[in-house]
Amino acid sequence: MEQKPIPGADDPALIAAFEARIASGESIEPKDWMPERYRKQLTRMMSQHAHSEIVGMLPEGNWVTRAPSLRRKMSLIAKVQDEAGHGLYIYCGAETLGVDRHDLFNQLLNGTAKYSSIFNYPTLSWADMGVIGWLVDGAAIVNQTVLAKTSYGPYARAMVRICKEENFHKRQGYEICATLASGTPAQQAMLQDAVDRIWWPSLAMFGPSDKDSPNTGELLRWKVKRKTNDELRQRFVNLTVPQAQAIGLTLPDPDLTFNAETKNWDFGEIDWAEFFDVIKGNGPCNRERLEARNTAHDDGQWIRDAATAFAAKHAKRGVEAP
Ligand code: BYC
Repeated sequence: MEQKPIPGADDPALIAAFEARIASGESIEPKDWMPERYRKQLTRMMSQHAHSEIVGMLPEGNWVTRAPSLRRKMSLIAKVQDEAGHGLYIYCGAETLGVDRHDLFNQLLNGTAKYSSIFNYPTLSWADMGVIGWLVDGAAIVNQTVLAKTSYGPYARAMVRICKEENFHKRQGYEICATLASGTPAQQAMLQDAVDRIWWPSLAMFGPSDKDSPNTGELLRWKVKRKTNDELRQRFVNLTVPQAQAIGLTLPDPDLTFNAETKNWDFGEIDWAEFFDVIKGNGPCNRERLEARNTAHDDGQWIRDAATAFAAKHAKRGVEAP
């Protein structure tokens, strides 16, 4: 479904009134007037975010059958299931902007939509489950805690609940890391290897550096984003270095040094060529992730057909389907 143009969309008076509301910190709600560009930017961000939650289930789903204990298996299943829920809240939120989630989802399935670069890397060992929870969910929390104050009401409210669940994910990940860090030399080596592979892609999750981020300026002006990509990345590094030190891990960056003047941890250069290659579809697992999503979608056709038939049967009888 195409988003409908809003009457008066380019009216400068409407734009001025909208910007005044944003400036005074008001929340924009679905039935409020908004510039088309604001609607488009939010649709882009929210759909990419929802897709990331859904694709984000795949790397961890890969380890559910191989979790080392029943306790670990239960918490991993719960985490993966939470990600599905996050995807659903955000697709619902995106629909309040006048799009149809099926259209958004089809863009994911046919490879025309973006989702987070991080999920195009493989999960090679059990330690990856710990490091993903700690670093990837940790990065998501840094980004999403700020998004909980975004100017679009439905997105901000979805983020509040999602952040609570992401906190649980981060803790379960860090607990796995702390356990492996105090384990056998083989477990410690497996953990360090996972950190070495996942550290840099986690930093890249925050998006290109500010000078190469075409959307940040407009999004900050409309208070969709409240911090830039680089500001959030720096906050993540500052929070994470002491956590790595606490369990004896080395972060794979020889340039990582504490800057006494700025009170920040300075870090080395991200491999931006790799990042742009991954978001163009050429990462190690892009093809595999899309194939897995398409297969799951096709395999689920029968249940969608059954649910549609069930709803139609009840509609015919004048009963609302449960
Ligand atoms: N991966 O102008 P920019 C999670 C794209 S966490 C892929 O800076 P913007 C989870 C960007 O879309 C992850 N693409 O963009 C965690 C743009 O392309 P288009 C999901 C990326 O919007 C644990 C272009 O690069 N979180 O879900 O100002 C378990 C230029 O970038 C990436 C969100 O989506 C990337 N890493 O800033 C399970 C949070 N970075 O669209 C799940 C919401 C940039 O112009 N989104 N690009 O073709 C945001 O906060 C912002 O959209 C971003 C990018 C910080 C991601």
